[in-house]
Amino acid sequence: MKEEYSDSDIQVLEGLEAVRKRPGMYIGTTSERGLHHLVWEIVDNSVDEALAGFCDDIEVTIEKNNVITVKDDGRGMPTGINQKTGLSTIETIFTVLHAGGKFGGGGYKVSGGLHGVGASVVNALSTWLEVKVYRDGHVYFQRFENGGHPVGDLKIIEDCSPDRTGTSVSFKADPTIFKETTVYSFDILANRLEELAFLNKGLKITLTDLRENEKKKEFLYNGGIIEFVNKLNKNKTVLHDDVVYVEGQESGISLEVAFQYNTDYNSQLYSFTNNINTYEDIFNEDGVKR
Ligand code: 0R9
Repeated sequence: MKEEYSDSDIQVLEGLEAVRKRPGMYIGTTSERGLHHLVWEIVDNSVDEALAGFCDDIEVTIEKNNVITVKDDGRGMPTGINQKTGLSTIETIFTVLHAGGKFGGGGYKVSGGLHGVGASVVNALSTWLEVKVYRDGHVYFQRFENGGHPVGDLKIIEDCSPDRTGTSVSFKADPTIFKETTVYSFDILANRLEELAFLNKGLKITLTDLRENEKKKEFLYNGGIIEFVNKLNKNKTVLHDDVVYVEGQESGISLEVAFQYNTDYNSQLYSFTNNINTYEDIFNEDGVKR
């Protein structure tokens, strides 16, 4: 373990302290909504790995004491040293504010969230956080405590099959920050995770609750937004059997549209950009903003 703080250590801690001083600036609120925001920040990183084409399974677990674990089967975060910070890439991502965009994710992050700042913000607002990376036949591990302070360097704790790759992040939200509640809602998590599964066809997302009344939900929609429309129209009278579906790409932008008419007087219109619901930017069929 390190005994002295270098200049870069101090800059790191100042960054994390800034997040703890004004959490609202980073996650909007420290209410129940902000608490759940922590989960989305970590899940977004796994979804990015899925969007990059390397991950098709994300597991979210609410452990007994409201610890959250998010696990993906992607490539595993890179375990080397970051040239700019001199720290491992993993420690950089979890302790340097803005590191995601600057050091790791340029041109990579496309799902919603804090654009690469998420991992360090979650760490800063947690009592403890642990990251495990399965890569190159090893399991790498690092733990942080008291708002993001590393407890030792990134280290190999065991070997695994070279075929096994992925990242797992567990964290306990800090009750001195989240004064209203640190108890997660299964339904809030399930609703958003199902939405993410609809929006990312073929991506399996599992939610497991290990608190009292254990429960588990699995979301996998190979039909993507077509299955979303099927669900929206489930109890309606549809005017045609098949959902109309169009997909295309231009200038690096992918677009998917799905719709099916029903007999209702009012229409339901949803739009998403980079997995975020853009409900304030919806236009009517005639092009008028709602
Ligand atoms: C459980 C939550 N998952 C993650 O936080 C997560 C981040 C992540 C990732 C990469 C792969 N899987 C991930 N899961 C990755 C790997 C590689 C390149 N880019 C991304 C690679 O192998 O070359 N990373 C997201 C940011 C970073 N890794 C980086 F900045 F550290 F590189």
